[in-house]
Amino acid sequence: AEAPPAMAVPQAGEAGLMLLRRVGQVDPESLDDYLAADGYAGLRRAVEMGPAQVIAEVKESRLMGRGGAAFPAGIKWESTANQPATPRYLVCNADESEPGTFKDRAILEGDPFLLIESMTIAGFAIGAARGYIYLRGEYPRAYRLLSNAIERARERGFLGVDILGTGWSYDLEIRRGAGAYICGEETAIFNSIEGYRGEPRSKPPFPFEAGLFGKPTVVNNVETLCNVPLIMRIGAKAYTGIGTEGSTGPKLFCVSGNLVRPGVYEVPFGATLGQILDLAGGVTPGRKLQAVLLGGAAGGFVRPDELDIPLTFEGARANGTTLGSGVVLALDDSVDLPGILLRIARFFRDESCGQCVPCRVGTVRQEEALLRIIRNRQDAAAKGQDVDLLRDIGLVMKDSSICGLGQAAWNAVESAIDRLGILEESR
Ligand code: L3W
Ligand code: SF4
Repeated sequence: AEAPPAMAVPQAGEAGLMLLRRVGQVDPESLDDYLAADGYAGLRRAVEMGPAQVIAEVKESRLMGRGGAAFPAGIKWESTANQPATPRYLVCNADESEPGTFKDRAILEGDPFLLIESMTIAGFAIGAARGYIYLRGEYPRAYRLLSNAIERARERGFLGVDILGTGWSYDLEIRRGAGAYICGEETAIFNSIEGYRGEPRSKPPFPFEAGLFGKPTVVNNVETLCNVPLIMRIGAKAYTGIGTEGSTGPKLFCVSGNLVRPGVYEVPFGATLGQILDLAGGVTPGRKLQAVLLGGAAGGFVRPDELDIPLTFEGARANGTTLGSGVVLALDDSVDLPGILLRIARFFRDESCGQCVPCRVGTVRQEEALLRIIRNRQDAAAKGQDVDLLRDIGLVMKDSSICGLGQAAWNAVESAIDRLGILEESR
């Protein structure tokens, strides 16, 4: 089948971009293009520094994970590098399955060598024997481009034996997902790569102690890794000058919904939600904004009067919401919000791996209660009971599910009730 068109990057070619600066500007199949545009300058710098200094620099940069959990990348790398067990592995989470999330795709399709270089630096820092790209199965173009990039890098000695005369040998392998959202959970990725069912493992042990094949492993999101060559090139000090105190560096947002110019946007951390919507040309002419889903299906809704929320980790937290994987989904007044909630609930019910009871049963009960509420709009008493039930189920899922899927499956519904008041409007 013909690959879908490359991801929309409306800012392509603009000056000042850091993560997206090559996207749309270079041939993603050409290593020469990549090299001519600062490619592999980060790895060369990393080799000069040596592994310990690379880790120190990434720690000092305060680079936080961009997949949703915002964990400091340098701490993950350090704790993995300090493990005595070998071999160590690097896994890039390129599963990108959170609804509304397509930022990593912009890099994978527009600048695949950036990820290859980034994973080589990370592998060098932690002394990894091998790196795996766990790629969303529905990204055929990215698969083709990454496979080509790995081959071209091998040909020039950027992967393989004795990379850049370091004596260190390392290679990358792509593993493709098969459509399961849960396989983006870090330990489910391990099971999937190892050939088992894609079910999350209980943590601890964390991946840094016992990850892929039971060995010390770093798992980072595509965007997280792709900040590293920038940190190597400009240094941690300059990097921390981008963004805010608590959220350093540039950030990609997946801006979609009823907007004039949806697509992937890069801004330094610190822009407000309203500024991001303005970048995307604002809401469809003639329509009014009804709500914004922030952070994805695992995130939550905010109201049109909350557009001054700063899109930083600390800003989102202070406002009782989350950046998640960088989703900004704008919904105008033509949208049936209860229908969207039901769609989200169905998604979690479908995608629950079924391993633990709170999530397996809770996601089904949540969908049923929502369906009853929507069907019985006129019966205020029954509706109130179902909203109470939703809260109980939500609390149990949040408190006792094994992994983030179950823990977050009620976030959007909760925010719709508490922030938007949409299910209680006719009580
Ligand atoms: C070293 C320690 N490492 C924890 C590691 C841990 C993991 C990371 C964060 O959730 C969220 C979830 C989704 N030493 C450590 C340590 N770690 N303690 O730090 O851990 P955790 O458990 O908070 O998070 P997680 O399971 O990685 C991810 C949310 O993201 N989400 C998902 C989005 C999906 C995408 C996508 O499609 N691209 O990103 C959206 O909001 O709900 O809360 O690596 O091992 N002491
Ligand atoms: Fe599976 Fe849901 Fe339990 Fe996660 S929370 S392990 S997805 S059943």
